[in-house]
Amino acid sequence: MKHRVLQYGRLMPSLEEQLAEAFDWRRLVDEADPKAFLAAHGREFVGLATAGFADAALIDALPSLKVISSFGVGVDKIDLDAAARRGIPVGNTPDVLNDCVADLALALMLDVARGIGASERYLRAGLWPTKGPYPLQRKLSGKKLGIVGLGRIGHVIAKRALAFDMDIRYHNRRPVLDTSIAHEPSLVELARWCDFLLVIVPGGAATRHLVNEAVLDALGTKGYLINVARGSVVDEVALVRALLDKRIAGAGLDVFENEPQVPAELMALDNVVLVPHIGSATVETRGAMAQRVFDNLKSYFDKGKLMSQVT
Ligand code: A2R
Repeated sequence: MKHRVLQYGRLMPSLEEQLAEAFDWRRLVDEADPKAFLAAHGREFVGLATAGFADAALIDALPSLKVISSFGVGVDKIDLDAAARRGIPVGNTPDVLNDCVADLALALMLDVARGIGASERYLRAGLWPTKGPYPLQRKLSGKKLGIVGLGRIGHVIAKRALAFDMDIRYHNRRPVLDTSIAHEPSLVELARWCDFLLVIVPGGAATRHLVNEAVLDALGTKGYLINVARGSVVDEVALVRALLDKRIAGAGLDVFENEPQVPAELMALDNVVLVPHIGSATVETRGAMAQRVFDNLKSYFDKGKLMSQVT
């Protein structure tokens, strides 16, 4: 008999096909009244495949649940405590997205420093022949990079930044043992030191507004903020204020506090690069993440062990 798996949210069609083939699979989005469906059938499900969300109410509505498999590395919208109380392991998709998130981090730094997007808008608006050469921008190579969160993705970003001859330091709660990159115990001091402050820590309550007004003021007019982590990590009101007041040099943002809403004040600023949470959004990487969601479930039901379990 096939294991009964519920899907929360939408997942890639190729993954849904795999789930439908291997399991007795249902999507909650197909139910006209999800609450009533859960009340009537919640007890039947032993697996949950999710696009990144599982709060305590959802977990409680599935009393026979044995395993959660989530799409993405960030588990900030999964109630890990509620899962742990029931002894339910949670799977995620780490490592397979490191390259793409790191590539985007470098792209945002290059874009905001060199004005690639902004100068392209200038060209497309027909301003080159009339207004002349685009104003001089900033050099990236050889600059100081402060990484907030030297974990799996942070290390891959550092590797790329070294190819740009960047001088790198990082801030974690605990120093990493196997690296020659200097640890900076104070986030404010890291911001004061660097030209680019790059945020790649997990989201959630523990890191909420880690980058606040004091950090932005320490970064100062020489510095750019790059966020490829979660919008919640940066105090967005303080960031908008700092950008409007020109207290920092600029920002490259893949994530926002209230996605898909982006502060309107940022739209007119050419020293800000804005992209719609595309860190892992390539065919290759999303395919690998989808495969990991499936493999986590399959491995749990076949061998009692997830391939990637959140610790
Ligand atoms: O603090 P540590 O020693 O646990 O180091 C982790 C660091 N980190 C923090 N650093 C400063 N203050 C904090 N409150 C704090 N909390 C965590 O972030 C570690 O070096 C790094 C996270 O690395 P990983 O767990 O390997 O995560 P990964 O795969 O690099 O992904 C990071 C995040 C995801 O959670 C998504 O939200 C986003 O990137 O795509």
